[in-house]
Amino acid sequence: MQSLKVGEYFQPAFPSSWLETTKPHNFCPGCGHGIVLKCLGQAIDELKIADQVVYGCDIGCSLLSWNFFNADCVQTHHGRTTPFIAGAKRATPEIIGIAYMGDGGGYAIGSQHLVNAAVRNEKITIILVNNVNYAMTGGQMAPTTLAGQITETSPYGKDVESVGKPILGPEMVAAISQEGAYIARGTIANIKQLTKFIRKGIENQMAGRGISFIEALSSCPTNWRTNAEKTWQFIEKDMASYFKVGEIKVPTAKEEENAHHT
Ligand SMILES: Cc1ncc(C[n+]2csc(CCOP(=O)(O)OP(=O)(O)O)c2C)c(N)n1
Ligand code: SF4
Repeated sequence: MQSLKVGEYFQPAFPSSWLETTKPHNFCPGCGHGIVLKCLGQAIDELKIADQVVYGCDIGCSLLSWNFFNADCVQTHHGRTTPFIAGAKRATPEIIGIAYMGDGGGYAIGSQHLVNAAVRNEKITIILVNNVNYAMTGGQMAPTTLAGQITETSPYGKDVESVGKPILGPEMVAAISQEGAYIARGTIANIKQLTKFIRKGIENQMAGRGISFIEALSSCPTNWRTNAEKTWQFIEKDMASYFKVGEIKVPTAKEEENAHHT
């Protein structure tokens, strides 16, 4: 089989120097993962920290990013990325540990890891992509699935009376986290703001203050079975009216003062 060189694959609409470091990705067209990862890459570049980053992705579509960054990378199963990155950070405090996962992995099977990391105030940055379904396995109901939403496993619409309301992850982490935590919810509909939240989360880790947790509202048009217009409508109206976008917990001036810089 003939293999494609990067320069042959792309029709460069961008500077040729990018060809040395850019590669095709495997996400579906319209997927939000690529946008969130772009924001993360932007924040890493702005902070000039690529050499220090240890990046962990999870099972689910997030794993397709395992070879995205010029950084040390690891992939684990269902939320285990959080304890892996926390362990790496404890063993080697000079790294900048970033754990990246989906809502199924982070809030369902792997939720205990998120809870424990928050309670222990692990000095890592967690980015959780909320696309309101288990995407990689074909669009099953997730803890974040909205009330009445039709998925493969809720064909009549999610019944919150029997399976509970959609989980408000950042609010939960804020409630159980310690001093110095930075917690926010961004959206792929506002990439400047999302990049800022991710950057502030990484800076919080660099200042040694506490855990940083950023949820990103994201798209999955393949499983939602939506066209471009309906996809954005769903993110900006349905999702954003339940999952409030903004900063949820920021370190106080005193906590900032007390922080030990790594
Ligand atoms: C222990 C375990 N149970 C189930 C699976 C099957 N599985 C793989 S990906 C996935 C869904 C992941 O969904 P999410 O975390 O929301 O990420 P997304 O694909 O939506 O980005 C599941 C259930 C698995 N790999 N391991
Ligand atoms: S299935 Fe959904 S989340 Fe996964 S790559 Fe496709 S659009 Fe993205």
